[in-house]
Amino acid sequence: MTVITIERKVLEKNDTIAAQNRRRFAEARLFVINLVSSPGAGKTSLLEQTIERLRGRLRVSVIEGDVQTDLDAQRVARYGAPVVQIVTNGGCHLEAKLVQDALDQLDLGQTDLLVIENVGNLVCPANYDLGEAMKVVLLSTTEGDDKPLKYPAMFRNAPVLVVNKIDLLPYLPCRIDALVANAREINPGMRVFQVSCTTGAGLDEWCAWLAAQAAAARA
Ligand SMILES: Nc1nc2c(ncn2[C@@H]2O[C@H](COP(=O)(O)OP(=O)(O)OP(=O)(O)O)[C@@H](O)[C@H]2O)c(=O)[nH]1
Ligand SMILES: [Mg+2]
Repeated sequence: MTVITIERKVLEKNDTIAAQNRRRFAEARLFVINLVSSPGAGKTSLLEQTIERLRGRLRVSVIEGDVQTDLDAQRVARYGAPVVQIVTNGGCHLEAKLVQDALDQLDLGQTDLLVIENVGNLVCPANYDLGEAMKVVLLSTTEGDDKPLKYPAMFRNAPVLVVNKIDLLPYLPCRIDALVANAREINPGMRVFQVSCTTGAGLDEWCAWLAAQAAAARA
């Protein structure tokens, strides 16, 4: 009983701060995504490729969430995007307050698209609103086509699915049609991109969609 009460209070407090973040994003007319996946699905790789492709078209800023180290922030910084690293010290998800503090180190007036790379975890980040416009869930082919059914909350809460590592499909038992069908069983309206951060397949379509979303947020 007590545990449930505390958890609800924590989530209520998080939602209050997330609403403040959302207002701030609206004032700055930014498009903000909360990028979620299990560890190693390719979130940072997708960011690197996205920043490279959108160079000169969209100003991308990044907030990195990690349990330990600033390795991902170093990778993103090499691509020239402003980046702030949040280290959770063992925490398995980002919370709105951590994002709020990180925002003070970014120039939102000079940003069109803000990507928040969450901690690699397909469970905990599903419950925490950060103030983003939407969650984008990344699932790689190496994880198996059953994952949307096994981790439904994440797929229910994300209107967009990016399937990564499609270059590996010839070597894996993963059935891409089943993967997409499983995701849409959980979330029928889900928009799906199929990409490879290694070969570049599908990334132009993904970036065009991001650019359209950012333009809509600016209008
Ligand atoms: N074959 C293949 N490998 C990929 C692809 N995308 C990423 N990888 C590899 O997958 C590994 C993990 O990629 P990351 O981008 O670090 O994944 P991440 O989701 O950011 O990982 P965490 O932040 O630790 O959760 C790296 O070795 C990448 O080179 C892809 O499309 N195809
Ligand atoms: Mg990463």
